[in-house]
Amino acid sequence: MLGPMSGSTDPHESVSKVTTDSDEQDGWSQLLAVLDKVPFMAGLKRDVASLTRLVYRRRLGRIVAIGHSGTGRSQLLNALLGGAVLQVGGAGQLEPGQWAWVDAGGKRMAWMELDANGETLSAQTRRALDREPPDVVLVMATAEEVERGAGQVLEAAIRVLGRRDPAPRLIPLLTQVDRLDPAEAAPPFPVQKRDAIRAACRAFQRQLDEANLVADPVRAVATPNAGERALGLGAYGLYELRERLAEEMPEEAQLESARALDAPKARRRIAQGLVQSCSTLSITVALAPVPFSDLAVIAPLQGMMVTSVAYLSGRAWDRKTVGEWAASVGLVGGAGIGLRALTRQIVKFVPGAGSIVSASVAGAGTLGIGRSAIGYFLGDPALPAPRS
Ligand SMILES: Nc1nc2c(ncn2[C@@H]2O[C@H](COP(=O)(O)OP(=O)(O)OP(=O)(O)O)[C@@H](O)[C@H]2O)c(=O)[nH]1
Ligand SMILES: [Mg+2]
Repeated sequence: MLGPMSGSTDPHESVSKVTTDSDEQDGWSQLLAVLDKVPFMAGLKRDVASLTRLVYRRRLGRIVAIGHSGTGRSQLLNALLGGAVLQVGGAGQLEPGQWAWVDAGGKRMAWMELDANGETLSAQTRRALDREPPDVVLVMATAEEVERGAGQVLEAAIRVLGRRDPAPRLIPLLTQVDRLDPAEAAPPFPVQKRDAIRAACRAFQRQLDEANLVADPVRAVATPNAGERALGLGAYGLYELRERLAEEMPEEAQLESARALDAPKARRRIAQGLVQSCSTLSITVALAPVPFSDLAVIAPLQGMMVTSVAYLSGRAWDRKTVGEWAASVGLVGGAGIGLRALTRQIVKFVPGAGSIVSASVAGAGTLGIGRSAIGYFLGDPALPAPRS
């Protein structure tokens, strides 16, 4: 599904905005209001601010893909998101130089294809980039294009960078490497093909260096279409690229990007950070000598934590998902009961917990719940992750 483009609808509408439901926002505002009254909270302001950016102010990752027409930008995004959302082999519904909201079955990204045609950026494109600056800029060329000289692609990259501060990360990609000789070889490629890929990457790297562009090392990718895949030509370089893209996203775009890109390492890293922050907050709240300071705060915090981990894995943002996990760990009631009741039950599972939740129990409880949710939703890290 291709969403509203900033050029075609309300010019002030932001394409990468994620509208969270009002329940979720209200819950977080209430939690913040309570947390604000907890002594010792001052030291945790950074944790709270970081959680707010990560979860409640989340937005889509914004990627600009620069290249000549036909270099394989749309097909790359389709492959990254694992769905045939964008038309390939022609501009299709996508308007070059404008943000598009792309949704592949809930995996969402803000995407702009910019044609390297030697022209300066249009006023409309400059406005779109100023309003929503890219997190990552992909600088893309095929080996043939590199051989002819990728000057126009690099010029366009320099124009997009402008004096942008902070500068978005440039990731140069050598595209369609499956077409290099011998073209019929599927990954893992034979030596001859690997040498050809390396030589083309080096040539591209030299051109980037000569243009004084600070960028990642050049990566080779291949995203053959369905027909070619049927002939045994597999995708190449995508697994690493997904992780790299997810890694480069700012805090607000991390949750949506790791979810959209299906990047297992990034998902796990984000989930672990989230669980750590929630555990620290739980301990602080439980230590606070105020009457509301236990389950009223800790339960919604734990609920948010489990929901976020589920969301990272690609599940919908709803209470049913929490219930699914609760049932999996043997908590009676599962989806049918509220989070507070659930937490009371969880507390009962923790040895030594009496009528009062002690600080260590609250912290350990939150950490345990978080780890269990990571295991359930993100899988066992000991198992090999699928590669493509
Ligand atoms: N063999 C092979 N073909 C590819 C690859 N990437 C793209 N193609 C084909 O190249 C053509 C152009 O791909 P697109 O993804 O539409 O290119 P684009 O950069 O979006 O260019 P526009 O069409 O101008 O938007 C299509 O026919 C794709 O099927 C690749 O990695 N390997
Ligand atoms: Mg395209």
